Amino acid sequence: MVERTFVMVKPDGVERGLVGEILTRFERRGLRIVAGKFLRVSRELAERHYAEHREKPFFEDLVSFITSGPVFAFVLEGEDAIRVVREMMGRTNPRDAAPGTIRGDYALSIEKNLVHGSDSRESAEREIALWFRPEEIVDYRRAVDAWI
Ligand code: IDP
Repeated sequence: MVERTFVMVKPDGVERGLVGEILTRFERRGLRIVAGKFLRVSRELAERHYAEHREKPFFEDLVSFITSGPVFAFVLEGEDAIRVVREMMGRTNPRDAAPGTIRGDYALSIEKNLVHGSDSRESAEREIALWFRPEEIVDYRRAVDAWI
């Protein structure tokens, strides 16, 4: 089943110069980039994005962190993209994340865990609509897709 998922390199990933590395992993796996933007996140967008965590004790820190510097936000498309991206990211706490995953290879802090990816079909739909206008998403196929 071809799916779209929302992915974001968080401010720590941008500061550490890992945007290319993270994107490359997804591209090499066979996922297509269908939208992307580099931006500084407003408080309003951060609060809406993380609305499900509003009552959590770490909510304020999470919002301050995500608005602290620019992020690279993008949409990936491919077979089972939502699950595949989550597996490639690794567990939320990088100390529990398996080697070979993005968090398992590059992170140690639960807050500075480099990357966000939608965790379900419903979240993906909600997050894509929150971050991108329909005309910012490009429908296309690559020649290489026949081989993946
Ligand atoms: P996910 O990013 O792996 O989907 P979520 O549970 O949706 O994890 O949490 C969103 C983000 O909130 C995490 O990526 C992490 O940066 C932060 N977070 C989650 N749990 C904690 C916590 O217990 N303390 C501090 N930050 C947390």
